[in-house]
Amino acid sequence: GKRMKGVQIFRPFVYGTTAKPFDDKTNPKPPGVPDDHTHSWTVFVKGLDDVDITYWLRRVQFKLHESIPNHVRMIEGEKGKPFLLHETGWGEFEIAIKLYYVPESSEKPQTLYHHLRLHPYGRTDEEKETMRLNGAQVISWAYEEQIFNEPYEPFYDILTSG
Ligand code: SLL
Repeated sequence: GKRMKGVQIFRPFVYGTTAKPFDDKTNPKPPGVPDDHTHSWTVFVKGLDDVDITYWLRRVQFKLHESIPNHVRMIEGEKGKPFLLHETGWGEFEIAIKLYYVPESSEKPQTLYHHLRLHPYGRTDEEKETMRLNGAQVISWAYEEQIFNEPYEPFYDILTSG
């Protein structure tokens, strides 16, 4: 195949974690969740404003802390849906997020790292209590742009026909 010389395609996406402490009112602990788990949380990769990204991103591997059963998880793309994982736990750690592109791209997988944040650092105790009472989530999201350098022609067509 031929590459598109001098062409760069950018595709924005968002990734990160959202966490919420368990509490009886707004986030009750589901049955079966271990006693020492304090939070529910999610990690995700998705398009900006939830636009579909499965035409360039095929699957995402999330590598969680080894203390978590089955800590390497592969999420297959579903059109229009985020690549998303729900978990519960007690501690923060670094998540390795490996992006697998569609085969037409001929791109090698690429890994991002993201720190799972459970606690609202830098707040006063009063602010934390207010957050807790409001059932507030701890959000740690990042914006990123995927760059495709000199894509192959068929992949260029896929990227630009959306
Ligand atoms: C810490 N270095 O000590 C970190 C490790 C590990 C968190 C945090 C286990 C969940 C499960 C869990 O939350 N591990 O057992 O499913 O803070």
